[in-house]
Amino acid sequence: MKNKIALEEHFAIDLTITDSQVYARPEMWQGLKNNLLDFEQQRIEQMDEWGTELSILSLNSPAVQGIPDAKRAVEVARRANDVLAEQIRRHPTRFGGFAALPMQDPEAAARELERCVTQLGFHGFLVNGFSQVGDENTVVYYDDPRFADFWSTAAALKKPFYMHPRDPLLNREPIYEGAHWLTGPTWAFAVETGIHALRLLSSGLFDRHPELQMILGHFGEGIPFNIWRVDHILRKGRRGMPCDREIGDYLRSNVHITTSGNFRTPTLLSTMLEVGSDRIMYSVDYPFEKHEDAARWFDRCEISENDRRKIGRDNAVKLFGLK
Ligand code: GRE
Ligand code: ZN
Repeated sequence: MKNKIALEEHFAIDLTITDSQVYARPEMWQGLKNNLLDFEQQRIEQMDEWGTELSILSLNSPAVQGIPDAKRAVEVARRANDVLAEQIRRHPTRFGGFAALPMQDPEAAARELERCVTQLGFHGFLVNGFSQVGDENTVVYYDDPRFADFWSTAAALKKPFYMHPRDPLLNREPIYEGAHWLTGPTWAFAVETGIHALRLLSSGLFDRHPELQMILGHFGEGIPFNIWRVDHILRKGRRGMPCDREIGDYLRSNVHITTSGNFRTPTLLSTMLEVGSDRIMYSVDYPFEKHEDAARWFDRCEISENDRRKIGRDNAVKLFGLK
């Protein structure tokens, strides 16, 4: 498929690049680093070769979310967004953008989001999970009441947001001790991001803002696979859950799911059976993943050509209001 749109595609700036080093084997780091910092060479070459017309770009992880000093977080977010805006200006038909936001200061995050959408033409924002606020060990999730006004601003802009993984604070997660190969994209990313997404979905956020749309990568971080059981259990007793509907209802009306880093047909089919093909979108997770692996799988996997066109392109055109 020639004109795919991909939307979990990452870059880094000088101030955030080292955050990604722990995720590369030493002999691979130089290559990953080059690809994260590059916009116009390998990135566009790979898009051309493997049929991605447009990449909606976002900052690496955790980047801004991992900066406890709010003032510094505001500065780094603005820098990253300005770098991205310049690249979009140079390649408006090839790149779009998700804003990086300093959630450490919800009021500043709202203003930066407005700037990115109304002045820079970004397609929404991407947050790398919780934010550390004030000190390294203080973590904040976005169902916290302090974000009420932020979410009103976000909803009014009518752009979706991407809930992207970061690792939990490993000094607070003894379950990974002695099994560090399970951290990061192996398993910890999905657990951390899945719970954060479930917190938001069950918090009442989507009752207050029924039009708000959340994007999850990696085929929904395990949620579609388990959603029946989640609702089955909560149907027997809601245990104080404050939202109006079942979590699966929000999954089917407020969530979009991408194929990033999870190039597997049984998983795609199962997700289609849970949420339908209108809420699934192609993505790669470049440069942590290869366009080649994503496209070789997606371009030929056994789904209808109607579904391939929707998932590969049309659903994103609709969601982001692209021309
Ligand atoms: C990502 O941001 O998607 C990512 C990382 C680190 C390792 C793998 C990965 O930040 O997909
Ligand atoms: Zn990613």
